Amino acid sequence: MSVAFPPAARIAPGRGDDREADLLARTWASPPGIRGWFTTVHHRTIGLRYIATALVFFTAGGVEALLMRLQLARPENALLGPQAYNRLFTLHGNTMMFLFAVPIMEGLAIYLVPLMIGTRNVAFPRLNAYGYYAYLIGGLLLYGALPFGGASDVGWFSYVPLATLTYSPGKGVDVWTQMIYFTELSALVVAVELIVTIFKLRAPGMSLDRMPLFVWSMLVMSVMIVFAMPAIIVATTFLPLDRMVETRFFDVAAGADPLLWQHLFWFFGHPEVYIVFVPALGIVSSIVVAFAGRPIVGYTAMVFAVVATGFLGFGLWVHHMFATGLPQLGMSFFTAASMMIAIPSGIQIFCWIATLWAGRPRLRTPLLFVLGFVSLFVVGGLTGVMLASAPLDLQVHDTFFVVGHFHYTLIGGAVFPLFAAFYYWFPKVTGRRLGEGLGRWNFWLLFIGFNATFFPMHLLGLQGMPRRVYTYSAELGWGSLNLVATGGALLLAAGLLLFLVNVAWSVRRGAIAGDNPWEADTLEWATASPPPAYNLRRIPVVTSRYPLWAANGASGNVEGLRIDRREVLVTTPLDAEPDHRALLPGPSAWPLALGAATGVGFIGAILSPVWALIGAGLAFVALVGWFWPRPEPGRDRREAVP
Ligand code: HEM
Ligand SMILES: [Cu+2]
Repeated sequence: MSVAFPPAARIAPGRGDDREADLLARTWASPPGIRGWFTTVHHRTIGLRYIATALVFFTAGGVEALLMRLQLARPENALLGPQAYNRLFTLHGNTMMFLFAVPIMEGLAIYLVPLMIGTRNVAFPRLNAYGYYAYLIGGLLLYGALPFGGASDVGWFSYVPLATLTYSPGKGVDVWTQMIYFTELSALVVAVELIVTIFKLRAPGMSLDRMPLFVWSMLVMSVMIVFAMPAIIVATTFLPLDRMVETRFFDVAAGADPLLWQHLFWFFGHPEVYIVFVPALGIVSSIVVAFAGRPIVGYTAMVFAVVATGFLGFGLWVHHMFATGLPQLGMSFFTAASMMIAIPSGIQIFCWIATLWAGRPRLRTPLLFVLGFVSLFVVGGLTGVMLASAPLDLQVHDTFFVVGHFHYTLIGGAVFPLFAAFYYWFPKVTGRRLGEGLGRWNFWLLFIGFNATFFPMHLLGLQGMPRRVYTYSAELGWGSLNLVATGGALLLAAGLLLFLVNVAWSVRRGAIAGDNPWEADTLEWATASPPPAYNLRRIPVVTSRYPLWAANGASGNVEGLRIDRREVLVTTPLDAEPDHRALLPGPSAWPLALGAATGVGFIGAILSPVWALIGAGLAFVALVGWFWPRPEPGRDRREAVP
C-alpha cells in the first residue's frame, strides 16, 4: 500500500536516488556557518542544544551539591557559612529542577519524537527555536546575576512570607521569579510543540495504538506541562508585583491566605516531579523492548499506566503541606491519592520485568542503567508511600529523610534512565558507540556512590537531622553517617567525570555504530546514524507497532510529497490517516530577536517596571518581523524539480 497525493510534484522516475537525497538535503539543511548557528530551526540541532545546555547546568548543580556535602561532612565545619549554604541549596535546587531535569527531557523529546513518528521536523519550528532561547536566557540570568547580588537564599520553593520584600530584600527573589518565567515559557512552548507534532505529523498508519511508548510518555509529559506550569506562572507574576509595585496578593496583614503560595507552588511542584519521571518511563520502555528483543508485555496496560500517572500526579500536591494543619478530611484524601500513585508505577515495573523475562535480554550498559533505575525507584517509591501517610510525615517533615527520599526518586527515577538513554541513543546521534567497559565502571561508580550518598540520609532524618541546616553539633552523633554520605558524593562525582571521559573518547574513537546497532524496533533506527538533515529518506506507511521488526511493519512509502521545499505530511490525530500536506517555515533569525526582546523586558523589569513596557515594544517589533509575509526563497515558485 502506498499513499499518493493528487496534485504533486513527483520525482521523475529513473533519475536516481542520489539526486533525490541531494535535493532533500538542500531543502532541509540549515544555512552554513555562523548564520546557520543563529537561524537554525532544525529539531535535532535544537534538541541537542537543550541537552548540552542542561548537562552544563547539571555539572554546575553537581558542584554545588558537592560543596554542600563537603560542608556537612564534619560537625561544626567551617568551610561555608550559613549564608553561603542557604544560597547553595537554593541554587542547587533551582538548577536541578528548572535548568536541568525538565529541559533535558524536553531536549530528548525534541530530538527523538519527530524521528520516531517518521516526520521531518516539529510542527512549529520557529517557535521551537524561540523556546530554546527562552530557556537559555533563564539559565544565564540565574547564574549571571550571582556576582551582582542576585543570589536567592530562600529555597527552591521560595515560600512566602519569607520571600516577600520584608524578609528577603535585595534582588535575589526577583531574579528567581524571572528565571522561572523563562524556563516555564520554554516548557510551555515545547509542550505545545510536542502535542501538535505528535497528534498531526505521525507517519500514515501509526494510529495511537501503534505509537511507541516513548512517544506516549512525551505526550503525557506535555499535557502535564500545559496544566502545571500556569500555576507557577501565576504565582511568579503575583510575587514580583507584591515586591515591586506593592500589590498585596501574599500580604497576610491585608487579608491574604498564608497558604496561597504553597497551594500555587505545589500544584505545579508536585506534577513537576512527574514531568521528569514520566519521560523516564518512556526511555525505559524503549530500552527494555529493544534489549529484550520482543514486543512489550501489556502495551495497553503500559499506556494506561502512563496516562494514569500523569493524571494522578495532579491529585497529590497537598502532601507537601501536611504539616500546615489542614482539615482532617483533606489529609485523608491526599494520603489516599498519594498512595494510589504507586499502582500505575507497579504495573509498569511488572510489565518491564515480564518483557525481560519472556525475551532474551542482552545485559549491555543501557540495560544496566535500567535495572539500576528499577531498584532505586522501588526504594524511592516505598519511602514515598511512607511519607504519604500524614502521621509519619509529621515526624520526618523537613528532615533529611525527605532529602533522601526525593533524591532517590529524582536521581533513581530520572537521572539513571537518562544515562540509559545516553548510552542507548548516543550511536544514533554521533554514529559511534560509547565505550562499553567504561560504561560499566560508570554505572557501578554511580550506583554505589548514589546509595552511599543518599541512603544514610534516611537514617539521619529518622535521628532528627533537619534539612537546610549548614551544620550540626558533635554531640548529636550525626558525624559518621554524614561522612559516609559525603564519601558517596565524591564517588558519584567520579562516576560523572568518567562519563565525560567516555563521551570525549567515544565521539572520536568509539566503534562505528551503523544504522541500528541494537536491532531496535522504532523508526529512528531506520535511517543513518547520525541521521541526514531530512531524517528519513522516504516517509513510511506504518502497519505495525514495531515497524522495524514486523516482516512488513512498514509497507510502501508516502508518494507525492514535494522535496524541493519543506513539505510534510499531516495526518489525522487518532488513526494517522493522510490528511493534507503542510509547508514548514525555514531558518530565521526572528526567534532569536524575540528571545532578546523578551530578555530585555523580563530582566529589565527586575530593575524597573518600565522595562517591561520597553520589552513588550521590542517583542512586538520582533513578532511583526516574524510574521511578515514573504515568499519562500526561490524554490517555492518553481513547480516541479528540473
Ligand atoms: C548529583 C548528586 C546530588 C547531590 C550530592 C545532592 C545533594 C543535595 C544536598 C546536600 C541538598 C541540601 C539538603 C539540605 O540541606 O536541605 C540537596 C537539595 C536538593 N536537591 Fe540535590 N543533590 C544531587 C542531585 C540532585 C538532582 C539530580 C536533583 C533534581 C533533579 C536534585 C534536587 C534537589 C532539590 C530540589 C533540593 C532542595 C533544595 C531546597 O531545599 O531548596 N538534587 N541536594
Ligand atoms: Cu509530591
